[in-house]
Amino acid sequence: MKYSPLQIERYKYQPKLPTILRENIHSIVPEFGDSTEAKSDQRELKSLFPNTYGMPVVSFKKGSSDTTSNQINVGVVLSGGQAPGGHNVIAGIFDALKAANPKSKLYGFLGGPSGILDDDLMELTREVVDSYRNTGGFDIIGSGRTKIESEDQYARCAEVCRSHNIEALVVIGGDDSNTNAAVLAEYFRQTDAGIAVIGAPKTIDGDLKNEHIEVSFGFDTATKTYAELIGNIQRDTNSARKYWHFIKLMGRSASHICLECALQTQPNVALISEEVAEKRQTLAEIVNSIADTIAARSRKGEDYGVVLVPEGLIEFIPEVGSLIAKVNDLLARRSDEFAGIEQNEEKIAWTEAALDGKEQDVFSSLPKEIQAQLLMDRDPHGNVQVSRIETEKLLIQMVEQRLKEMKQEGAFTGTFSHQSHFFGYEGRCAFPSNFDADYCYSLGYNAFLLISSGLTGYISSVTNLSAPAEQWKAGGVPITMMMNLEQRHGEKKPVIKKALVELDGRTFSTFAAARDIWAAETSYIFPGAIQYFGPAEVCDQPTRTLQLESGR
Ligand code: FBP
Repeated sequence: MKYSPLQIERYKYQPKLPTILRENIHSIVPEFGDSTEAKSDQRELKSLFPNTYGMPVVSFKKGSSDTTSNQINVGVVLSGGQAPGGHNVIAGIFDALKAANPKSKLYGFLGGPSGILDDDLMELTREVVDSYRNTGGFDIIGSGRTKIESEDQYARCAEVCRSHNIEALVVIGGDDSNTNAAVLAEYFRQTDAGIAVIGAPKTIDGDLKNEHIEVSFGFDTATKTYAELIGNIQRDTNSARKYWHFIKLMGRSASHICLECALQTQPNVALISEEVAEKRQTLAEIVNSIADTIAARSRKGEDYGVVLVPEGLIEFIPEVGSLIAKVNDLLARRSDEFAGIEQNEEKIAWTEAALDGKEQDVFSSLPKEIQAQLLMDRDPHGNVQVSRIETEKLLIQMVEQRLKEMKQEGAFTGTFSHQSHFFGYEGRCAFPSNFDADYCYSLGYNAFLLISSGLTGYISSVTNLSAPAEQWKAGGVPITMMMNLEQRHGEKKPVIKKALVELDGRTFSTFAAARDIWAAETSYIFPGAIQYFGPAEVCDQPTRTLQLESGR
């Protein structure tokens, strides 16, 4: 294997831990707070999780522990989309586990949660872990989106773990995977399986957060990577002055990525899905507003600019959202019939005929390519795969049409040449920023301490993240306290509440106060590439979102 010079240097990087986690591992003990409550649906959650609901929040402090040195086998699984830093969570678990007892072993389940069901695992030795430290990707053991959700599957997980003497499982995943981790923890407690389950908050989307989880890992690196690319495009368009660039940015539901990138780069337009939903904007209104911005800049001789589009936008436009909900329902109810249709044209005609009312009108008004994309396979959670819907191209097509009309009305006299981009996969496996490298290593190290403290059903929590790493706090939060009940596939299910962009929060307000200026005047910022070596002001700064949310 050949390594790049950066990879060789990154292997040597020693992630920064919070001060408490730098103590001798046998001198770290949990301190328990008051018992916890979920924000809503407390009674139902208590009855669904009789063994793991109401547990206290935990923080680590100095003391003497007699349990950390016990020999133990731990399993780890990566779940869902890649996010920079996953390898360091594993390195953190490994280092803590070996520091506590060199005979303890870490096993990685291969290919995501299906690796547990298929009993497909490998021991993560020092040699393996060392060759992945501070690198991006999940390729150390792979990831997957298989859901573990039935009693049979839970029993199978227990059987497989027992066969390898695995007494604890760390699930590195997003809101759905951590929900599943909580359900599994409850099942293991109920059945006296003797296996603990601890979660770690992952997702570039940044929507797994609350008062105890300030950010999910990967968000920092992914947004900095996209912001670099957006800045480069802004400089290109500012040089050539001939294109409007429409850039779709990942983020399945929430627009945190788009909002953060907008704050880092100051584009001419950045759409925020949550605002579109709140204002009940139609597709036509969004298109008109972009076209007006283009026309206004054109009047100043500036026929160029940048528009950021969040990936999840399409589902948040109320009329398209109801259409997608209807199509989801239709494809679930008449799946056999739909599966028998081969050609896209016929699928579109079948759907058009099966819909009625407003949804039928909206579906019929969309270009053929978008209609076909709306009918593509759902993900294992039954969601439409928004990363495969070319919303940026849809907007370009509709804006072009609107500008033609405006030309006829004399409201636009310029030119509209365009380029489209989608930044998503480019950022998910980047070398983790120093922030993500440090945060992830701390999350993993901390996860082991939750295990050695005999806890289960907790998510690893490292907070005070806008301060330097030595001031970070380490502990754990019961996953059940982050849950509520939501309607899923016609049933009320306990799930971790997704954190969407808060329109009354400081991050959105900061953006909203500046965006009219960015639309009219070219105010681009060029963040440049992530820096790994150099002054802390350049290399260790957290995102604007984290800084604003923590009052800095
Ligand atoms: P997770 O929530 O699993 O972290 O994944 C998030 C994400 O990166 C979304 O931004 C994107 O819509 C989706 O994954 C793409 O999924 P896939 O990798 O299956 O194409």
